[in-house]
Amino acid sequence: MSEYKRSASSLDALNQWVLEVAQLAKPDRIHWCDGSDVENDALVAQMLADGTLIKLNERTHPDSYLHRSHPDDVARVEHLTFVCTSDRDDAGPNNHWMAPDQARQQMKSLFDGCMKGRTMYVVPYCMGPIDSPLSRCGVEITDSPYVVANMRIMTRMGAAALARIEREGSFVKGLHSTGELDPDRRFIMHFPEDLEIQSFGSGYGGNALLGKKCHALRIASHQARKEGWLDEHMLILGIENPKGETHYVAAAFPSACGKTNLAMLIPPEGYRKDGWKISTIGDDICWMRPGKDGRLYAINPEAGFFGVAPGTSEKSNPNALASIQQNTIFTNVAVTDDNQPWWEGLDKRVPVTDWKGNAYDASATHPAAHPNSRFTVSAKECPSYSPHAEDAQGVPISAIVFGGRRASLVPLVFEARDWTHGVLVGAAMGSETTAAATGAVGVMRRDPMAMKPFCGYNFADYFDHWLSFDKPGAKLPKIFHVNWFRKGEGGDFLWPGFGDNMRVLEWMLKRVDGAAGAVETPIGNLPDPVDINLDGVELTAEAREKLFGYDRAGWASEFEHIGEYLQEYGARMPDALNGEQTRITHELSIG
Ligand code: GTP
Ligand code: SPV
Ligand code: MN
Repeated sequence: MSEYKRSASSLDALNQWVLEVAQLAKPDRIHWCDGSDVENDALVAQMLADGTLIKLNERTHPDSYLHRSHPDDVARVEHLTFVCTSDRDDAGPNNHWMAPDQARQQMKSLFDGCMKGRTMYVVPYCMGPIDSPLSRCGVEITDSPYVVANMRIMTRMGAAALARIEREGSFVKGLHSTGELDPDRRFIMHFPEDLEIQSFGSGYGGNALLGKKCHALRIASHQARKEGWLDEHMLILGIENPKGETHYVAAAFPSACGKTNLAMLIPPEGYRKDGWKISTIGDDICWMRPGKDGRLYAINPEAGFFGVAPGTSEKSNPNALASIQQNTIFTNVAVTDDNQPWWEGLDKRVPVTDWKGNAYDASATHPAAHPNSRFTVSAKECPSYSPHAEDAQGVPISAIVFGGRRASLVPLVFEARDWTHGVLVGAAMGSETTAAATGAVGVMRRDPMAMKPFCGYNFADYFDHWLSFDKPGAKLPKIFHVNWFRKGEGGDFLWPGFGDNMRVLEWMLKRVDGAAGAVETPIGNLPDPVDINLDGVELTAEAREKLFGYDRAGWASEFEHIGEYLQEYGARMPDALNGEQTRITHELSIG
């Protein structure tokens, strides 16, 4: 690996690779993307002509388009996603593994001639502000103009990225073809030792926009470990208090578990009157590294949002809704009679066409929009987007939050007692699966730090890497765990969520400042309801008990499962985490 060696011949290396790929894939044409408006206009015109995009209502949604995926290609495919390290144990039990030679062989036969009759696009991109030392570049070769249009929104794509690649002499190589969209000929392969990605047979989101999950999470996780930083599936938001001080918080929730919503939160009215303000740095990925002062500084490597449409409304997420009124690509949403995009939870209208393009009416029994339908939009369209998202040095993080979708057991919020405990809290995260990946929905699984599908190496080593940040001079953020999804006996959510999550954020920041109380328990420090501002929130007695209480017997059983989970990693699991699990299990047993 020569990723940070300066090399005058970096563009030669790129040209050479493009040539090799062209010889294999045999496209009719090669187009080097410069990211310009002219280029984008031409691509959009071409996609409108061949039906890849459908124009939406120009009056209500100017410059916005609908794309319908193949019905078998609507989510990430974790069972077809591989990490190909030379040593199987480096990928760990948390990844599917294939030997690099075998994977390359298999992919070579799939890519052979796959671009005949197609244009091959060469897409240089930068993950992170173009002038930030924390940013990293890549080049995606793809035969999908839809991917090009999305990459242009999601990354700093084009000429400036190419110039940085030339300057730096390093880039991640991503090769993508939609192939025939055949689920039986679909693979997402990662070669972290060579900084390479090969993706075949899907045109969807995380499978195909290689800058996102493949590069900025799986490949970058290796770079982060080697270079001493953290690469996370986290949103980043700024919270300005009435005194004008801003704290930044990073939060890891699994796919479709609330990152976009928390990142764009609008505080309840009382908070707004008092002067609280929220700003959005990022909604999905966070790269952070220790600064000279010992604090962790974070950037959002992305430039746009690929957000979940269902559930997005004027009530739940007004900032997201405002962002997607123009210049947006919608994927797999439904359409109203006047050609506006629509999804479940938006409003009371009934669409006339479902996500597959079939007629739809009120008697239908299936959702009109796909549950994993998405919008792609530039972060600049978001009213709460922070100017500090462009800061080259990143923003200092005061608190890290972990959270999952847990109908039972897990209270609204608790605080880890120290960094090691916090790492265990992250490692022990569980969450019910969602439509963001193919497979069953609503099944509880361990999803450590929301990175189960995204950590490109052995989780045991990843936890060890996290633990290594606790060293002399470090000024680490406090770590918390939240659960917005606790349900009551009747099956309803007990916590109002969305804007009201501000109340929980305020408690966290007070804890950071040493200004709020908490009750110490074996699982961590819980707020007493009096510690949290609940003005204007009506909670039933059941809600209070379940959101703020802790069920010792339930947690004792949870910790047994956590212990079993950690054991799956064998001797590689850091002693400190096993020790922490043993300590808490013991405390739970004595009351
Ligand atoms: P990815 O983009 O897949 O990584 O997901 P994400 O974590 O950004 O998820 P997102 O914010 O888009 O939320 C997914 C779903 O959770 C949406 O349907 C939201 O309406 C719902 N949701 C978000 N926040 C809350 C909350 O506080 N309470 C409840 N009940 N639902 C929420
Ligand atoms: C997720 O699934 O966590 C996403 C969407 O953010 S995708 O880009 O498809 O991975
Ligand atoms: Mn995500």
